[in-house]
Parts: sequence; structure tokens; C-alpha cells
Amino acid sequence: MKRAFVTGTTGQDGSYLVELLIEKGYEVHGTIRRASVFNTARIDHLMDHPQVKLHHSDLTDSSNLNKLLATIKPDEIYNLGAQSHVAVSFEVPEYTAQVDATGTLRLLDAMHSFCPEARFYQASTSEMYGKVREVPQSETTPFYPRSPYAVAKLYAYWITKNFRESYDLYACNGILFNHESERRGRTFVTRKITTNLAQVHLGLRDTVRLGNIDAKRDWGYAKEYVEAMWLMLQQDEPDDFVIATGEMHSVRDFCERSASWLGYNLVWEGEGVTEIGRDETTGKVLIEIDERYFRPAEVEELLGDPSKAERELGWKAKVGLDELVDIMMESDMRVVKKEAGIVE
Ligand code: NAP
Ligand code: G4F
Repeated sequence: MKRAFVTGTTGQDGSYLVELLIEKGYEVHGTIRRASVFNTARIDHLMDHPQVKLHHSDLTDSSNLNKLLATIKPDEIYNLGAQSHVAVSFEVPEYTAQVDATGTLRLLDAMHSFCPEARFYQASTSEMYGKVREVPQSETTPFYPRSPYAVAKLYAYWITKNFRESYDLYACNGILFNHESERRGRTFVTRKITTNLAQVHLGLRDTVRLGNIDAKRDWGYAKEYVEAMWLMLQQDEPDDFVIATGEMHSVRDFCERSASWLGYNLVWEGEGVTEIGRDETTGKVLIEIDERYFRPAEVEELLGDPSKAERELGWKAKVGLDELVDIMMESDMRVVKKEAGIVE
């Protein structure tokens, strides 16, 4: 049985990847962090699975990573663990670098020392394109990071490439554009919109308060994106790939589609921080702008060119934005009702 080692199993992508690897017959060694409250909600259904073994670990602890890789000797390593919130990275830049940048170095170093035949996947990000130099962005587009998170991830990207070239390791960067799901963290914009709008609709919250609603992203469905991670490690040669839908939409557009799912017709009034989004029929204010959610430096637009992945991996996104909104709104209406004890 092949062995996989996955950091960040408690996160959105980690939970989908563990499910995929179980399906493919792997023994999956996942890392979790000790927390003062339970943080395993996304993988609780997998905890007792015979193919799953969980280990306490942290990307800031190299002795722990060395021991784990020396004993497990995995065939594949997926480095998904990260302080992954862009806005938070401005508040904890040094910690973000410790986890996202040098954490990746620690893991690569452990692999080089204890299991150099393993294959390594690095969760690189479209945030590295930042202030974009061309549209759409491909594997050859120059980088221009705009946050401590993106700068840390750029180090991780290059150290992965450097270990591949220096030590002949099988190490790949998946440059993934934004991908969302019903398991997305609630502080990322899509999930914030779908949970908060569900709460507004049910009378549990007044409005949804957002920052820059004119930012544009290439949003895909996370469950499909973990398949691309696995495919990258099944090729003859290691390489880097952009994973994206090839379509770009604004946060404003995501709000409109989510509101429409609930039967509202969102119309906009005012501008800047005084802009509001109102339901045309009832006049109810659904969206307000809140300066707290603006970032010191913004990534205005990201649009991926996934043609290399389609050509070489045979991977193509199937879920479009409308279907993604359906999946997330449907799930969040259920989740929010359950949390509020609303029985139908
Ligand atoms: P996520 O939901 O925030 O999950 C991050 C995971 O990393 C969690 O399991 C978290 O553990 C773990 N983690 C945090 N700090 C750690 C540390 N010091 N040591 C070990 N693990 C740590 O993120 P995601 O959306 O699944 O993203 C997965 C990866 O892909 C991340 O590296 C992210 O930066 C990258 N990425 C994401 C996207 C996207 O759109 N989702 C796009 C491109 C790249 P806790 O649960 O204990 O906090
Ligand atoms: O959902 P977001 O926080 O995602 P962001 O910053 O694009 O980062 C995510 O995707 C990256 C891939 O490109 C990953 F690497 C990263 O780990 C993470 O998963 O914000 C999206 C956009 C931004 O422009 C932000 O300014 O939405 C804008 N936005 C507007 N109002 C908001 C809000 N973002 C958040 N989180 N909260 C708001 O209230």
C-alpha cells in the first residue's frame, strides 16, 4: 500500500485530499495541530478510518518533521499546511514566514534527508502573481507578491524548485487559483458571503459587511482541485502547473449570485465606503462596506490560464461559478439553520 504524508489535513483542501487518497488506496498519514478547542470538524468522519493515521505536528518544528518522515518514509508528501489568510498575514508576517516559507524548507529538508525518493507537492498560490504582470496568468508569468503571505509562498515556490534542480528530487508546485467549497473557512470572502447572507435571510444578522467588492478572482471548486494535486505526483517528470477555471468574477458578482439564490435582486447604491447592496423588491439592505476589511495592499484581479494542466495532466475544472454558489448556498442554509436550532 502506498503511503502519503499530508500537512494541513484539518483544512479545506486537506480534508478533500485525504478522502481522495483513501479512495485511491493509500495509507494516509495526516498532521494535526494541538488546539484548545476541537479543530478536526472537517475530518471527523475519517478519524477512525483504517487507512488514516494522524500525528501531532507543526511546520515550525523540524525535529518533529524529521522524526515523522524518517519513520513513515512516505511515497508522496503533500504540503498543504499554512497560515493561509492573506489579510491575517499583514498582522502576523513573521509567523506566516515561519510556517509558509521556512516550514516548506524544513519539510523539503526532512524529505531530502530521510526519504529522497518520495514525491513532493507544494501548495503554491496565484497570490504570487499579485499585482499582475499579464492577463491571464500562466506558469511563465512573472510574480509580484502583494502580502506577507504571498512573499512567504514565493519563497516556498522557489525553494521547492531549487530542491528539485539541486538534488534531483521529484518536487512540484501546484499554482492554484482560489478554490472554495462548503468546507471553506468562514473568514474567506465566498464563504463569508454565503453564511452571512443565509443568516441575514433567516433574520439572524442585519447585513453582510465586506471590504473591496470590486476585487476579481478565478474561483473553482476545491474538491476538483485536490485531484490535480494528486495528478501532478503521478507524472514521469516533476513540473509546476497552474490550476484554475479560466474565468474571472468580482466579489460584487458573487454577492449578486448568492443573493439571487435566496430570491433577492441585489441593486447597488452609493460609492466607496458608503455603498450598499439592497434587495430591489423589499428595499432591505443586505450588503454594507466596512473599512476594516480593506487590505494594506490589494490583489485587484487574478485570472488563471490552466491550459498546461489540461494538456499535460488531462485536468479541467468542471464546476462553474453558478454551480459553486448553488453548492455553497444550499449547504450554508442547512448549516445556519442547524446552528440556530431552526427545525423545518
Ligand atoms: P486552510 O483551510 O486554511 O487550511 C490550512 C491548514 O494548515 C489547516 O489544516 C491548518 O491547521 C494548517 N496549519 C496552519 N498552520 C500550521 C502550522 N504551523 N503547521 C502545520 N499546519 C498548519 O487552507 P486551504 O484553503 O485548505 O489551503 C490549503 C493550502 O493551499 C494552503 O497552503 C494555502 O495557502 C494553499 N492555497 C489555497 C488556495 C485556496 O484558494 N484555498 C489557493 C492557493 C493555495 P489548523 O486547522 O490547526 O489551523
Ligand atoms: O477570500 P479572500 O480572503 O481570498 P484571497 O485573499 O484571494 O486568498 C485566498 O486565495 C489565495 C489564492 O489566490 C490563497 F492562496 C489564499 O490562501 C486564500 O485561500 O479574498 C478575496 C478577495 C480579496 O481581494 C479581498 O480583499 O475578496 C476581497 N474581500 C472583500 N471583502 C474580502 C472581504 N475578503 C475577505 N476575506 N473578507 C471580506 O470581508
